[in-house]
Amino acid sequence: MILSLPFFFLLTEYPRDCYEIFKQSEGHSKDGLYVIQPNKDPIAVYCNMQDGGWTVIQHITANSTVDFDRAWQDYKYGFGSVHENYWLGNEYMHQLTSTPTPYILRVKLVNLNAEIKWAEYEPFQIEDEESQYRIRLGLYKGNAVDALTQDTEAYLHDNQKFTTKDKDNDNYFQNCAKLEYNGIPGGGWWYDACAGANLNRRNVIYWQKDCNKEHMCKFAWMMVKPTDQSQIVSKACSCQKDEL
Ligand SMILES: [Ca+2]
Repeated sequence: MILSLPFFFLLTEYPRDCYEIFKQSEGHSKDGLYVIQPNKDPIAVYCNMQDGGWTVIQHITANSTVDFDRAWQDYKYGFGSVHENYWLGNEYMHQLTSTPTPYILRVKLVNLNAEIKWAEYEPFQIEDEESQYRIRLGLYKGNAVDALTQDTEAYLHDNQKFTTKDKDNDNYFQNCAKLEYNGIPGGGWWYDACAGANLNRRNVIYWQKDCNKEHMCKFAWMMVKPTDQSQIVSKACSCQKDEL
């Protein structure tokens, strides 16, 4: 979500993501709204600091009033409210994840019994608009199903382009974003033909067996942070010791 700020604000350099704020505060910053600047545009985001400085790129509450049935331009620049449910914007996801330091994607799911499941993909990158904001996912870990890089439902989301109701980039003979589920269209997503997971389906958040109409989930988040360079350095040092 781009901010409408007075001109002098644009001369200020903001941190590039929530993790930078988290590190600068030595872990003391609180969850909430922050301004970051992944590239040129300062943008408002929600930072999850409790879990270690994650930049929230998507948040949905089942049956929320925020409409996820949106066109390409809305998904490009984001919509909703950073205090509640929102999509940060494919363009900003691209800017955030296109750096020499790889990014990690974390998906957090909460069901009606308040049980938390999570899935992480490392690395995670969203390509540019010319590539239709294609998703690139690396190694999985977590206690949720790997619903994005495993095709256990015959649909594979990794490497798919983004599809919205006005831009059909999916592998189905119709447009997956327009297909209705209990009267609600699927919304924009990295569809195959169509989905083993879709966190933008407003009435029934979908993540294979973890979130569906039999096992309803109340909340979902998608958040990112860079892989920690200090950890990479320390790993490299221990490798050298092993060789000696
Ligand atoms: Ca299609």
